[in-house]
Amino acid sequence: MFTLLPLEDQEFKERCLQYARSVLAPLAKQLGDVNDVPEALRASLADSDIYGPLFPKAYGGTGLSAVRICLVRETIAGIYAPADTTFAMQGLGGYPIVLAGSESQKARYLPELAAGRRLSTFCLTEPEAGSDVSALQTEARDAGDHYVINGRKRFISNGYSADMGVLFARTPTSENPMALSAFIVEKDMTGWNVDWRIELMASHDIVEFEIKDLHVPKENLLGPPGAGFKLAMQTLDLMRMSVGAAAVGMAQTALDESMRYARKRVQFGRPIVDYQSTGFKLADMVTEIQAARSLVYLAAIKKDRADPSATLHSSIAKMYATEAAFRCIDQAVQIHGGMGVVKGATVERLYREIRPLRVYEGTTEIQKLIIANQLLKEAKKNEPLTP
Ligand code: COS
Repeated sequence: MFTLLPLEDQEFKERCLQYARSVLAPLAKQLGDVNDVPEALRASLADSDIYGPLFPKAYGGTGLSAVRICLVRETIAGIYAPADTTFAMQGLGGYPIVLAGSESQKARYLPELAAGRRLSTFCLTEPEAGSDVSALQTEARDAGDHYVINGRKRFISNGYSADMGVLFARTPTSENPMALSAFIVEKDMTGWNVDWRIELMASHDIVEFEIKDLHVPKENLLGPPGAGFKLAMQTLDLMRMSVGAAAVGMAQTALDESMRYARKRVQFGRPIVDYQSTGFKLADMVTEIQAARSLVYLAAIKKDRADPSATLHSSIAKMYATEAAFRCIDQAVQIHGGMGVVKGATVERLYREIRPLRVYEGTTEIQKLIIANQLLKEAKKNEPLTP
């Protein structure tokens, strides 16, 4: 699969692999389970230049590339999930600025994010607005030269460690009472209180917090008022396929571990890899991983070519890859038998880490909704039905 990519992308993948194996893997061993971004991880990611593909060259990146974003996530997610989350949040918090930022917003924030000097987050979800983004209740009131924002955000990844983020809030007007707008917020602005760190089943920096009279200068409004919903959707379009890439990376690690284990574990006088029951599991795993990987990079290539079907393909890739990876990792645990459910085993960790991927950045059910809607839209365009 990777040999089909341009040579520069293959070389980029090699550099990611080298970083993952020689720097990230030992660091992961040293840091273990964390629910923040420890200084050593923050520094390691910054030194590795890994954030480059998330940002244009003019703002300190190496050029926005969905393919390379996927290559990074596939390479690091199976090694250390907290590193993958940090990378993904830099994209979720940075891409809206790439898409809609003014020249001065881009110049002020993007080089900092590209270099890893600041970490970002994406504040969309609320207690009453998970899948249903339009139910969002946090409100920004126009107060002259600034907005005053009040509300509550939940399940905000990197919310504890991030220095800044993009926050979505309602800005109702008489013409559009449902309008959503996006704001660049900084952690040291008064009114931002991270008051509840949520503990997930796997390592993850994730919080809930109250926003109380958060004063955001008007110059931090991102794009025109009311453009927030589309901006959020466009950001998810890019990042969803990369969730699929992270899932592929986790499943690949589970397959590698399973191969190793099955070749050395002897039962009934033979290594268990010699039994068809194991071989068939491995065959299913590699097939699903290859299928998922193909869908992920197809979506990424379409995104990089600004193909209008990228939304459809991003959802297909996210849905298939996260579901397939979950099945693969479950099989890996089965191959490992008792050792697979021992706390601290790699496959046990992956079993916990893969589960949230079927939920965040749009559940599998939401992806199905988007896929069906995109299909219908395409059909209507190509073949309008006459009454
Ligand atoms: N790119 C650009 N515009 C988009 C878009 C996209 N990917 N998706 C939707 N839009 C536009 C639509 O074209 C429509 O524009 P008009 O009003 O001009 O016609 C508008 O946005 C509303 O779209 P739609 O009617 O499809 O919105 P819905 O409220 O039905 O919701 C879903 C759409 C369910 C897809 C959306 O709410 C969603 O993605 N939910 C999941 C959220 C999520 O992933 N949460 C996790 C948060 S991050 S961890």
